[in-house]
Amino acid sequence: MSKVNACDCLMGEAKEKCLETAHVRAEAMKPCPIGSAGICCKNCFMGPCRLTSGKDGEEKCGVCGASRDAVAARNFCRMIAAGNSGHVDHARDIVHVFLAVAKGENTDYSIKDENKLRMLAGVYDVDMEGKTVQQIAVGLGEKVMAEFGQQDGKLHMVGRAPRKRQELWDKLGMTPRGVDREVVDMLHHTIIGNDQDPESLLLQGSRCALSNGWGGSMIATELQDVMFGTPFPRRGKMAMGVLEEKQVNVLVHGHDPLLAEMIVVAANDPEMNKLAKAKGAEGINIAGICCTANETLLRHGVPMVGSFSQQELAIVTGAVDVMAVDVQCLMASLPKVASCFHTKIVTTSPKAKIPGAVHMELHEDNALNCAKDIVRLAIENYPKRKTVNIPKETSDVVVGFSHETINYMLGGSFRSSYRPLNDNIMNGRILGVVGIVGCSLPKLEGKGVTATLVKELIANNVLVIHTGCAAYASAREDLLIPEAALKYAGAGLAEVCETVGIPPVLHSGSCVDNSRILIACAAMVAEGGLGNDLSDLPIAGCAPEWMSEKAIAIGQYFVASGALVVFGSESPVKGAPGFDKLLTEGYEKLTGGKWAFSPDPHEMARIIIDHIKAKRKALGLEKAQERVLFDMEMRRKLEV
Ligand code: SF4
Ligand code: MSK
Repeated sequence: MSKVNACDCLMGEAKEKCLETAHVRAEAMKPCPIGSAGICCKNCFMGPCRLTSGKDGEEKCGVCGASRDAVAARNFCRMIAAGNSGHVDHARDIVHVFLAVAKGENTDYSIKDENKLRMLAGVYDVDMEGKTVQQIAVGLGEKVMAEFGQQDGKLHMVGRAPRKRQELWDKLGMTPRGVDREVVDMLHHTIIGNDQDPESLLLQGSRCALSNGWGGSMIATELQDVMFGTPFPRRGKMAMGVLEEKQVNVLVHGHDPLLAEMIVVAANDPEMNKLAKAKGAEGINIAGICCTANETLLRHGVPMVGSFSQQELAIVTGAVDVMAVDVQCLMASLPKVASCFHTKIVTTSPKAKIPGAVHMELHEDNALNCAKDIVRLAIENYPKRKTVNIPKETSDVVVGFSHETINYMLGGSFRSSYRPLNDNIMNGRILGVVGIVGCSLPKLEGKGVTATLVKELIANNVLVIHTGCAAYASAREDLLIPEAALKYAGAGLAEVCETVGIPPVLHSGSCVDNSRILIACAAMVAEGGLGNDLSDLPIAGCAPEWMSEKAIAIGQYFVASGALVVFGSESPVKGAPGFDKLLTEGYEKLTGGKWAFSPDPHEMARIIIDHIKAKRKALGLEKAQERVLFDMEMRRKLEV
């Protein structure tokens, strides 16, 4: 049975038990055509205003007079603000704990990467002269925390972007001033009777998104590395088969690693293991879902059961004793599905409570005790299991490609640098680099959209970097192992991968870790030979199965940074031709970046490869290979 069919099998089992999962709900749901075209406004109670065409075909406007383009721009920018809030609030929680650790007020966590601490202290101009590690950490934590409420100036991390890009942001008024400020400013732009100019709205949307990519998300990623360790390449396993029939299974799910880090510690506690054995289990198995899984897989080798789309199916195995969730991407249906099994759903954040779940709140000063209580609950629940059906299949993966690792792997221990990567792009062995990021969609389960795109890109010598749930789609197709280079990659990329010993598809983390890709791109510019700005690079970003507002925020910070970003859907603003054109064409004239939309993976690949080739041409690297055109036979081979 393939790993994809394993999910089919669980969906079948859910159906037999008359259990409704997201896959069934997605089939039944007929999205509102006006809302999905971006032209429904409910920003005040004179509406909601549905801006369909009038009888004579004339464009309707809202009661307040708002045009379709203004409404679509406001809706799009509100998605950016909402997406930002998830990432930057996650970052704030991390900084809180980091400061408590630095001040010695929290001993559950510690500082694991002193090198990164010092590097960041340099970015934030922290005085390190004669200071202890703890003092440097306090200095850094206080400066970072101050940026959340900062009103003017610019975020320190912005200084890591190429100088030319920073100057452009200054010129356009897009330089982010404060992490929280830009979200509030964005929402203010969009309330009734305020900004009606799509270009003005998108400029603030860009500033807001940049305060995430080069602010909140980057802060979260970097401080998590300092506290929990910077990922390095390691072997791991993914797919449902990582659940253990004879062990207590605790699943961690969400985004913020503060809980999962402590669950890993609690599960290794000898007392806990003794208790598990007393209940008849052979041990305690921790596994993950979504981005919490990505965090713990990269840092501890904790296996990943599945992505967003599989969270309910994991429960259907009957083998999950506790699913402990933190924040974001948690389906409200989890307790209902769990009620058919013995599984306990445990919420731990006051920001993400779910009716029907057990709430065990994680405070920074009780983190380990809370984690132990959760593991104890799972152990006590283990004997209550009913029928267990765990699909056997697992995927081997090699993960942990942080920006530092890519630097080291491609540059070697004596001269860590991006020079070899740049050289291989310049000599044409690698055509370009693409970040394939974002979610997984229940309605696309088993259709292989993401894996098809990835295979077509690597066949064309494009190095792929993953974050988020997209990585799971590649793992199921065995693309996250070095052997995948020989099987699927073009000759140039395969040669580089074989020489260095890396897969053609590099897994670099969770959704907040898209900031690693920004840093890697800035390092490529700094290395030289590929232009002076991020918009000169032969790169692109893509979210083939996006669904979250966070994805829009991420997409916009890449576009504002100068990249092409392709989303795997029809345009979410297709009902507003003027704003749609601004996103897909006009904005490029301002920032060098632009959006594109297509639900077809082959079309996504075409858009990306054409863009990369155009960038190569502009750089004078015309010697590039011809694109491998996928005929029907090759497409059939890709079918999954
Ligand atoms: Fe309608 Fe304008 Fe109110 Fe939106 S803000 S609901 S377009 S009246
Ligand atoms: S978890 S935001 S479904 S990537 Fe980050 Fe996955 Fe998308 Fe959630």
